[in-house]
Parts: sequence; structure tokens; C-alpha cells
Amino acid sequence: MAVIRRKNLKKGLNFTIMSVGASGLGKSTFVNTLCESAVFDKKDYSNPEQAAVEKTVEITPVTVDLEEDGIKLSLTIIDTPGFGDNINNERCFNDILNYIEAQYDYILSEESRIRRKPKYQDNRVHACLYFIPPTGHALRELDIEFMRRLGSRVNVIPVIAKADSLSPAELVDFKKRIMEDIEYYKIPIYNFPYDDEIDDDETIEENNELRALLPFAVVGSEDEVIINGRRVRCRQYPWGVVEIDNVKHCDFSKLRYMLLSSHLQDLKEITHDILYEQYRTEKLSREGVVDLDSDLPENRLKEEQLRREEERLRERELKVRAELTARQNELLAKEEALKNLEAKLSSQNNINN
Ligand SMILES: Nc1nc2c(ncn2[C@@H]2O[C@H](COP(=O)(O)OP(=O)(O)OP(=O)(O)O)[C@@H](O)[C@H]2O)c(=O)[nH]1
Ligand SMILES: [Mg+2]
Repeated sequence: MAVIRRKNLKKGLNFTIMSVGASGLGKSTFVNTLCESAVFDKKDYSNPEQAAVEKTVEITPVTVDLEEDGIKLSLTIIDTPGFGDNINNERCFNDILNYIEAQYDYILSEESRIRRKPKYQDNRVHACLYFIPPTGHALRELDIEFMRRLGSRVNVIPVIAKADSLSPAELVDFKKRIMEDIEYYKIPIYNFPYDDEIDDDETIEENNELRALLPFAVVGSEDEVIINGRRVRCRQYPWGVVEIDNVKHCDFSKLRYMLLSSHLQDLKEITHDILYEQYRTEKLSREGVVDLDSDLPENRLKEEQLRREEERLRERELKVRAELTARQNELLAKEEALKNLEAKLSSQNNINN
């Protein structure tokens, strides 16, 4: 686990999460559950038949301010429209990928400015939750393909959506099969990386525990009931209650803690040092530019142009100043001449009188 720097503690942290997956898997409900507020509204609370979260139709970033373990957190969540089982999936998916890359492009253009703005908005996505339908079988071709493509651009964290639809034994089995598929198809997910030589035992153990939970089984709900005097977020069924924050019922609270607290810094560092760096290198080599260091001929050219422009302006200013001084001197000389003339005239008048 990376250490959060003191400076960042005071200022507060920015963190961005995206939810991706098929339609109706509970992505928007999850976001509301994570933020503990209705970030994405329901249609009509008074009508039970319509009291569901509206279908998401566009990529919607929303920022909420939270406090986790005394640390201020500005959390941006990007909810995306779920794809269906139709031919539009590709377009919908491309919109999501384009969104992620557009944030990199923005940082790239800011970094390559000669005069950088001291502060610019960084909207890069640090974690992408990929919602897997709770089929109980294995990954679908669509999930394999989409996770693989996302994985080279963003930290993908696979989650089993609506995990309350599976029995505990089915869940264990399903998780195992999904991880086998992820390994077999070499899908690059965020798997709690650590370094045996650098990281301490505690970190290694914690990462291994979280790795063993992959893919996280999530249940989302905004409903609450009172159990033994405690307010509990849950989904109610005729046969019982699934508690969202109960680790025996699902992995929601462990996922939330790892995202917003224990692994937040690591996810940010991987985004910047590995994923963004890879995108930057690919893009620059595609464009035929090797690096953006200021020593490059084109950067030197830009700086030279800028320097000449400044010189030209300075010369013009000097010229204008010189003209102004000359005019002022001319005016003073005329005034002097006028005064002399007046003095001469008045002395002549005195003589004549
Ligand atoms: N059983 C179960 N149902 C859930 C869960 N989370 C959400 N739902 C229900 O699933 C339905 C769809 O939820 P949404 O949150 O709108 O799903 P979505 O993924 O945002 O859907 P799109 O916006 O169409 O992509 C709603 O009726 C939710 O109440 C869950 O964990 N378990
Ligand atoms: Mg939605």
C-alpha cells in the first residue's frame, strides 16, 4: 500500500471511478450505494412501480465530496450506459474508451505546452469497475473482449453484479471460473500488485487477501431497515435480508474500503506511471514524435519563435518611447521659444514707452 503524502492529506484527494457493464446490472445503484446518496436519481419515489434508478443513456461524471478516515476526498464517479445484447455494443463501448483516452489527451496537451498552467484539471479515470452478469457460468465473449480492451488503458476491477442472485457455493464456483478465464485470456486486470522485496509483510498479506476475493461480489441498494436498533442498508426478500455492508453477505464494504482508502494511492500511481505513460508513448510514436523533452528540435523552434516575438515587442516599445520623448522635447523647445519671444516683445514695449 502506498503512503499518502502529507501535502495531499491537507489538500484533499481527487479520485475517479468509472462503472462499465451490460444494461440493468445495477451500475447506477452501485454508485448511489458507494456514495451513500442518490447521485443518480430515481424516477418517482412515490410510485413503487417506478421507484427504480433510471436507465443511464449517456456518460455522466458526477463529483461528490466525502471524508474517509479523516481525509477529504473529491470523488468523481462516471456512470456509463450499459450495453445490451445487440449490435450497438461496439459503438457504446467505443464511446467509453474514447472518454478514457480523451482525459489522457488533455493531460498530454497540458504537459507539452511551453507555458504550462500551474493548475489544470486532471480527470483521468483511476479505476474502472467492470460488472459481470451473475450467470453462474463463465465469462461471456463480450466481457472477455471488453475487459481486455479496457485493461490496457485503465485499472479494471472485475465485479460480479447482483451477487445476491447466486448462492454462496455458486458464488465461489463462479469466482473461480472467472479468474481462470482472466488468466487464460490474459486479461490485464488490477490484481493488487506488490513487490516481495520492497513491500512489508502486512501489505503483502493484505494484497493477497484482496486478490483472493477477485472478482468482488457486489450487491447494491439504497433501502434501509432497522435491525437490532442499527440502520442497515439491504435488499429485502420474503426469505430474509441481504446486508450490503456485511462481509458475510457480499464484498461491497471490502471493495469500498480498498477503492476509497487502502489502495486509492496505488490505483492513482499505476494510472499515471504505467497506463498513461503507455498511452503517451504509443500516441507519440504513432505521430512520429519520440519524446516531448524541451530539447527536441520542434520545441526549440517554438521557444525561438516566442523569444523573437518578445524581442520585436520590446524594440517596438523602445521606438515608441523614443518618439514620445522627441515630441516632448520639441514641445518644450517651442514653449521656450514662445517664452523668449514674449520676453523680447515685453522688453521692446518697455523701451517704446
Ligand atoms: N438483485 C439485485 N438487484 C439489483 C442490484 N443492484 C441493482 N438492482 C436492481 O437492478 C435494476 C437495474 O439497476 P440499475 O442500477 O438501473 O442498473 P444499470 O446498470 O445502471 O442499468 P443501465 O443504466 O441500463 O446500464 C434496478 O431495478 C435495481 O433495483 C443488486 O445488487 N441485486
Ligand atoms: Mg444506469
